[in-house]
Amino acid sequence: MSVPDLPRLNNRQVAEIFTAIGDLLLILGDNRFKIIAYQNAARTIEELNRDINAVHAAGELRSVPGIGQAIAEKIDELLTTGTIPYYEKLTAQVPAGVVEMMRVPDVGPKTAKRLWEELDITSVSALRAAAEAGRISVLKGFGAKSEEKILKGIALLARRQDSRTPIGTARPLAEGLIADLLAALPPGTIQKIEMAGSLRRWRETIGDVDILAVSDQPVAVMEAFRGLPQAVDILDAGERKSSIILPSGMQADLRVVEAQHWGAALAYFTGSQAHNIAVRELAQKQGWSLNEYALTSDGRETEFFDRPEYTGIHELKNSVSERFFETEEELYAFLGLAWVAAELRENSGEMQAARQNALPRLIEVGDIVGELHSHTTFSDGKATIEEMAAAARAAGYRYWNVSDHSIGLGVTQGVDAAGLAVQRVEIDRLNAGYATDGSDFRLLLGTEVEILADGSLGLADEVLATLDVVVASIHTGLRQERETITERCLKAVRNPHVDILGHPTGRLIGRREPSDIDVERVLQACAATGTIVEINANPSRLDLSGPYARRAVALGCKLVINCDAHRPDEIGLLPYGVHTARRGWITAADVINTRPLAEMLGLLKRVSSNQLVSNQ
Ligand code: DGT
Ligand code: CA
Ligand code: CA
Ligand code: ZN
Repeated sequence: MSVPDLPRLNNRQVAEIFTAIGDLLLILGDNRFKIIAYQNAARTIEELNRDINAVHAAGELRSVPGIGQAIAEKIDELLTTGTIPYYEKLTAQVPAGVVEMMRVPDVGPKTAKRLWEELDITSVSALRAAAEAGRISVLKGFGAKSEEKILKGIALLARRQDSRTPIGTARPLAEGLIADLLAALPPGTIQKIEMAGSLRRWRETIGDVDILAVSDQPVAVMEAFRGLPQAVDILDAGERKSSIILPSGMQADLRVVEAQHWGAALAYFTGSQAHNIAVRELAQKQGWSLNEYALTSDGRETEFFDRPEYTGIHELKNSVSERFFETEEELYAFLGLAWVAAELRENSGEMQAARQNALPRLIEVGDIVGELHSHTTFSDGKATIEEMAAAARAAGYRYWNVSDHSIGLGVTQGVDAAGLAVQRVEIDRLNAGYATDGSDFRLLLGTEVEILADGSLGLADEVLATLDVVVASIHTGLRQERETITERCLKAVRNPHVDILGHPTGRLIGRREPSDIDVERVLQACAATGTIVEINANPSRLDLSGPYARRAVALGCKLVINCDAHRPDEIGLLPYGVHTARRGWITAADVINTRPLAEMLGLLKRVSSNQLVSNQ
């Protein structure tokens, strides 16, 4: 039914329109649930593993989870007519530039609306001009500092143009690609297949997907890859390398190599470029040049083949002067290096450590035995305590802390002392069903207490004292200036009832900059007070980041890795947290939720400080 000469929209473009509807509704101050529905639809479409046009043509829009009747109708309108009347109606009410202003970090819908209505600013360039001219500080609640921030935000926006995909979106797409490729070929066609590039290194954002495979039928593999339903465009169609464009607009490269080249090729295409350069320089010092297939002698160490007694055996010389490696381990070992985990390959000390065989034994997903930060329907979670507990137990966990938001967080309903008492009854009831010797599973009762604007907490100390584990986090006022937000956070860290500092910088990758908090000072305080620092595993947070986690441990902090799950399936996000930790050189010993329950509890500051008190 579609109009033949209508430009074909890819998933990302369709998603952008639904994001835009959400943004317009935000500025217009529409119903929150409606806004969330459009935002969710945008995310669903962006992450969809099939071309939205194909789903639409097959009449299967409604079978996509997250796409209801209203959204499906709008997608249909968009794909068949090229427009959505509802969207047109909204755009007529708000100048396009006002929506764009919301993209400037620190300018939310309310600010954009005020700038528009009170100062008649309707574009990012007008906003810049106004900020430069000091015309924004006349607005109530705005000052020279806000103007400075807006200017910084505009500069940041300009730099962000190269669109990278958060790993939480890219990885499932890459996994889907590999699974579909394997399914499209007779079993055994592909002997080895792995993600390479930034995906294998678990970078926070991904430029493009790199996949490497071994097969003796490269042409068949190439054809199958380019024939996948998610290949909406083909950029490169070689005999051993193809590049396709996925429905989201992201590029994916597949290379097929011979088994004997796997080690060198995987190392090369894993990168990072900086690591590769360091490895290549080391090889050069030893008389070899390194490319994506092999080490090739530069001739120095085979000089003896040129002596008269060896002339005529060039075949032997050639075979010796090229070295292939079936595994990365062999390549690294040949160069005198211990194998380096992909997450460490950023040229940040791993080469020296590999040479001295001093690389850390990095934490693994299986080391995590429980979690200390999670939500339920008591606040903004989507499942009950019982459902979350069942999922955690089924995942093999030994303990699980229920830490719903405290009161004081405006956007969600919070749990106060009375609510905690209700939760305690439920948790006791569920715990009674588990083996008592600790061999089974234990629910803990905690809170994610809000660190309020002045550094006080959303629950009284007497209430916090009754809980098993207290996480304290900042969700609002993230744009306070450095000194204020740092002091605010330090105050919470120094509270003897606060065990864990949750997602310390408050960033949302690609969407919200970290707060201006002085991370170094906060980490020092955590080390001094025994406050555990979180690596939040949600791929839109990954907070602390790998480098900050590394710094935290260097300063003497202990860490905890939590999914901050709001739904049972979010327990599956754990690998993002663990691999972020690995990027920070973290070992199991640095992370408290690798320990059995009793030992873990003993590492919390409430317990150690209670012991101090009772020992006196
Ligand atoms: P991305 O895609 O921006 O998230 O980051 P990567 O690391 O996946 O980069 P990509 O896809 O351009 O290339 C994949 C790997 O291939 C990269 O990590 C290292 C290697 N590589 C690519 N180009 C070069 C190069 O010019 N020199 C060296 N030494 N290595 C390269
Ligand atoms: Ca890449
Ligand atoms: Ca690439
Ligand atoms: Zn949380």
